[in-house]
Amino acid sequence: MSIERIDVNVTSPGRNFVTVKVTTSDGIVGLGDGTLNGRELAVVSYLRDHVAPTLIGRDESAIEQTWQYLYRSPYWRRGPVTMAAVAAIDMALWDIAAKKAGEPLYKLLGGASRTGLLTYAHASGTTIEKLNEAIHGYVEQGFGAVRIQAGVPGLDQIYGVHDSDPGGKYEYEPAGRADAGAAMRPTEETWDTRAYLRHLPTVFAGVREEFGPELRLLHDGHHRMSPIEAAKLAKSLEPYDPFWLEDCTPGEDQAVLRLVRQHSVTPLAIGEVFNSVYDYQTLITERLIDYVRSSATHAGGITGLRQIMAFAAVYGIRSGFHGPTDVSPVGMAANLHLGLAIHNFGIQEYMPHSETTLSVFRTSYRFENGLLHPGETPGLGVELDEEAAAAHEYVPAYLPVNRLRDGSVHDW
Ligand code: KDG
Ligand code: MG
Repeated sequence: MSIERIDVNVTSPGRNFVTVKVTTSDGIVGLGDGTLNGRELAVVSYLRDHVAPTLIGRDESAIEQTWQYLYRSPYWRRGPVTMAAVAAIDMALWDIAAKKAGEPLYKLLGGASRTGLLTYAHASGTTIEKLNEAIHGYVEQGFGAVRIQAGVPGLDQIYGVHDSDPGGKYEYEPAGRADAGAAMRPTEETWDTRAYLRHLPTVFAGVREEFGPELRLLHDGHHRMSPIEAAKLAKSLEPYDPFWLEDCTPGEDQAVLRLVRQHSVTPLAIGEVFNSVYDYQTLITERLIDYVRSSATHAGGITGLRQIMAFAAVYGIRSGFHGPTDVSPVGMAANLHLGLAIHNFGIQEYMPHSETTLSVFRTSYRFENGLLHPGETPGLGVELDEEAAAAHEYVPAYLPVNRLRDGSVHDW
């Protein structure tokens, strides 16, 4: 059997998604996620113009060979656009393989290593009181881990900080959207690292006081600190026993994590913007991180992420796969199947998709008693309702821009 058709679906049920649909000559359909927040159409062109025509007629079961063909043969390797496109095809081929076997994908990846996946929710609040209300909502739903983000006095708007619904059901979409057909520019936010570094330990103190020592608390620094600022923050959070500090510095310069490690035992997580095992080489071999933050969508699919996790396993480093709303339900399912199978799973991020998104993507994964499970449907367990998808046309949408008080562009 062989690959007969490759279609690229773009839909915007609340936010933009890019989904590849591979159809085989015997009529099996596989889905893959190639969504790259704010750069979606670049991946669409890469797939439609450069990838799809080269794959028609190939053996759909040659997953590793197809991955290597897409990775090595174009000469231009890696990068977020390329690796999201590779990811989409790779997931679709795994989906087909598992559907043909009549098994949920995790069974082809070695079977379940656990009963379910420890999961963290996003709690945020403009004040510590609002944040605590939000956390109560998530704890009541069964979450044993929460990412906590809070407003900083003197800063109007911070990426990822909103007043979450106290019932813990609040959905937010970080990318700002244009009206259909209109052009748009990203929104702008102002940032002050000194104010943040002073304030964050008080947020952790306020949450620990309310919830005690057991609840796992995570925090995302969103690349905004210099190495010495990151070291200072990691050290100042130690008394509150954080589960991890994520993206404390921009990801490009791996060596700076040495400085953070020298000063602190706060566990570190990084990698949501990385896209290959090579991005992790120094971080893993020098044990500069504790958790890998990549998702299957941005790291070359199940094949790419599995490579990273096999390498990480040798060094005792665990997974903390990226699971925001811009990883589609298809990408989320890929993360869950791999997470269930690998031995060095750590924790899974879960930002539930909106009802609108879930009316287009029908999922089989479930959240119960604090654990996510990919479900038992053959394949990835996600279906795309193309008619429903067609009702939501693409709209330009961008993540915000971050500036310091003097107007200079800052990391975020
Ligand atoms: O597209 C960017 C988002 O996925 C990212 O900002 C979310 O930092 C994030 C997280 O940890 O989920
Ligand atoms: Mg993050």
